[in-house]
Amino acid sequence: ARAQIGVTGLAVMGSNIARNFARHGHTVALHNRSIAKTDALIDKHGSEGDFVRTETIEEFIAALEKPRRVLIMVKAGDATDAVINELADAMEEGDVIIDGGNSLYTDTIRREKEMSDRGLNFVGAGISGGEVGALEGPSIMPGGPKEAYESLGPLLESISAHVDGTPCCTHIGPDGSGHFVKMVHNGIEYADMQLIGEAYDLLRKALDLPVDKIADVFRNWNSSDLESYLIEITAEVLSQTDDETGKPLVDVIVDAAGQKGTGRWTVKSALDLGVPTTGIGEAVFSRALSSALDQRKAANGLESGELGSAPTDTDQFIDDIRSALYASKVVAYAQGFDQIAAGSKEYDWNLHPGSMATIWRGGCIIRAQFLNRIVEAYDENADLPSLLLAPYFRDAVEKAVDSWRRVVVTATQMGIPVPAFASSLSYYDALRADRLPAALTQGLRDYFGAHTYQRIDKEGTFHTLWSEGRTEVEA
Ligand code: NBP
Repeated sequence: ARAQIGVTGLAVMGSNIARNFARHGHTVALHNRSIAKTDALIDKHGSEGDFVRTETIEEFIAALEKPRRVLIMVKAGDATDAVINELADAMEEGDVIIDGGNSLYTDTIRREKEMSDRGLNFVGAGISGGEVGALEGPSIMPGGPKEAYESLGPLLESISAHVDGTPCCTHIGPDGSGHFVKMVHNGIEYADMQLIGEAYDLLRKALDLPVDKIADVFRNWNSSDLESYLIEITAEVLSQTDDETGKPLVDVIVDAAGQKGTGRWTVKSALDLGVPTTGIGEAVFSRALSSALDQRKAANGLESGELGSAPTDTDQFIDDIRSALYASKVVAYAQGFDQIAAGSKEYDWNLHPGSMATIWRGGCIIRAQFLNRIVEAYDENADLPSLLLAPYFRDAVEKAVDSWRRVVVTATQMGIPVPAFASSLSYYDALRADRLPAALTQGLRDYFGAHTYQRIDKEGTFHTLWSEGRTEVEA
């Protein structure tokens, strides 16, 4: 037995991670349900490092040094359960099973419990960065027993991305916390992409800029505080011309956004936790609306009403859009971090938001300059009530707010949908408001359902006898 790590599930993600381990000098035992993928990997990339080819689970387990460490990279759901159980039957106390797939965090909580009952260490590791990240250095979010991380951590950290010498991998917390954090990361990715889409739509429809000019705008933004992987690749995608038609590729792609489900999970979890993760919610719903092609076709002729005119100062409006994008992005991240805090409280995970921001700086899809500012914000105050209240972000958003309002007003007057820009601005206005109409909601709830209310001027719980003289009684 000489392999430091085993990887089972050698589709695109698994084989790239196995190669990444091997390239870092680790001996990697390879296993896949069907041997074809194992052989393909060895044929093509066997020379990149030290691989051990195995066919059966028994051979695979026997190839590993103790405590054995196996990374599972198979399809999330039932396949993952099947593989975990097969491995657990062949493994011994103290061995470590790592699920690197996109598992739902509640499944990870359950699996961790089942495995720890059998004396095994189970680590649910969120891995972000797609197939290129898997090969060249992903962001890794491992959750599970701290003891397991002691021997596993250095291995995972060696293959993760690094920013300023710091690995984009750290022990997140117990059981499902790694997959939970990965889920919120994906949700933020949805929000980021929706905001970029709205900015693009405004540049196109409000300012009538040609697509190649819009690509230049994004390229410029990538040297501002918006610098990030997603802004960078937006310029790339917008610069692509379709060979067949000579049109910009973006004009021949069907405008129906797909989703694999992690955004939806984030919103479901936000609803359960009672956290207003509106930016991610708007993004998930916008994808759903875009995909309702029949309904959109049927509604295509609906009257717009009288529309406002386009902004006259193009450069000013481009800058306004940039500011609106930045401020809305701060809101989306603030909400995402609130959800992480709520999850941490609900499941007793004791998560450190600053470490999430640290490991998202490289490797993953939402990597951005911006995350350095988030790290600093939580370094300064680990108990920030909201990211919006960190001095740096507060200042940036307060400076952006005039632009933000102009963008939402102009978009609304011109009939251009900006659900995430508008909803983020409303969130900001609600958060900073003196009073909210929730007082009226409480009054209504008390009227029809005797749900009671609290008063601003004295302690206690009250109810108005609405149909009996409308006198107030203490409930
Ligand atoms: P897939 O999600 O397409 O899964 C294919 C692998 O699962 C193959 O190795 C297949 O074996 C194996 N498998 C299946 Br399907 N059912 C099995 C079963 N019952 N028992 C044993 N093995 C089974 O691969 P992927 O796209 O490489 O993703 C792997 C994981 O990483 C997933 O959980 C995914 O969500 C996650 N992830 C993907 C990305 C990405 O960018 N693609 C990013 C981050 C995370 P076979 O060869 O014998 O059919």
